[in-house]
Amino acid sequence: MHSSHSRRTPVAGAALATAALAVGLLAPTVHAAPAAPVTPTPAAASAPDIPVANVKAHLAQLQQIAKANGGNRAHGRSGYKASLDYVKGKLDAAGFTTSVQQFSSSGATGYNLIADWPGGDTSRTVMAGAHLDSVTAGPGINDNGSGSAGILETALAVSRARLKPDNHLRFAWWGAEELGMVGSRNYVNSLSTGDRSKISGYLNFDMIGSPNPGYFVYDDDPTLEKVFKDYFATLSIPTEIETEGDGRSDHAPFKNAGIPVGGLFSGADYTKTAAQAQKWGGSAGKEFDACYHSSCDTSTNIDDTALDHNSDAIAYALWQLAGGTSS
Ligand code: DTR
Ligand code: CA
Ligand code: ZN
Ligand code: ZN
Repeated sequence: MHSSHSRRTPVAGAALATAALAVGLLAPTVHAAPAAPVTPTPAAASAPDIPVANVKAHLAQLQQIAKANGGNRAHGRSGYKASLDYVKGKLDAAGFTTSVQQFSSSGATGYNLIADWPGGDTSRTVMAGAHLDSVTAGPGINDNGSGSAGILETALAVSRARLKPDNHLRFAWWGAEELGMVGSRNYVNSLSTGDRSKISGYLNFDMIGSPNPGYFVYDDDPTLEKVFKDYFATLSIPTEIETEGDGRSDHAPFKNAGIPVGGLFSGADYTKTAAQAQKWGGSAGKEFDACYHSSCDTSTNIDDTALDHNSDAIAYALWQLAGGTSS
């Protein structure tokens, strides 16, 4: 059927078109809504570099705190609570939800600091922890200011990146580890069975800046071990499995509760072998940390390269395990 091509008045034209539509001659030209601009699904966020200068600045603060509080940051002493207040202040300012858990041990009050990054599925909570207390002999900058500062700066990097994790992120600073993992055990024991099952993994960082460093990875859980080994492979740094520490730090209560654990360790009072010095540098025949549990565990008792690599490894692992995106 030909349609008249005469000059149609609009009305007539419209009538014609309507009639034609009615008999199904003109397929309705559906004007599709303009396609929404394609927003590329953001790739899973990749971890930022952790500035080692920032980590060292936290260590300088902890050193200063020890100096101002009788020379240590031990459980039950003023230097411990001052350390906790420092870390808490940074986290509160960065948007974390913090809580302080009290417990008593050896006749003194102890404190754990828990910091949750808002967002993510809390039934799949990824935890990173470090003990914040020192021995009474000294300021405990490597043991364990290093782990405490490494996870603090990583937490601050999460905030700077405004990470929107798929899985919930929780950070913890433990009290009274040196008395036998008292704070971390108190925390795990305070969890209901349900809450325990929501922790998909706990990563422990106790001594990550030893002056004669080794690169040890906890081998308790294959997945958590692999995340760290993958990172060090990108640096072409060989790692060894951490064997001396079973049960000797804050991952033990989590492991005993059936929670997958992992972590990093740069060595304590064992001696670095010639083979280890060959692959990692440093001094064979010397302890990884000759100031372990001594008054000389000060700000100078740190290898900056190990502290840097391990802090970056913490960030890599958390970004991998958290999933999600960052703005
Ligand atoms: N017990 C820890 C230091 C320590 C010694 N060996 C390991 C192995 C893994 C982690 C920690 C440690 C302390 O003195 O705090
Ligand atoms: Ca770095
Ligand atoms: Zn110690
Ligand atoms: Zn320690």
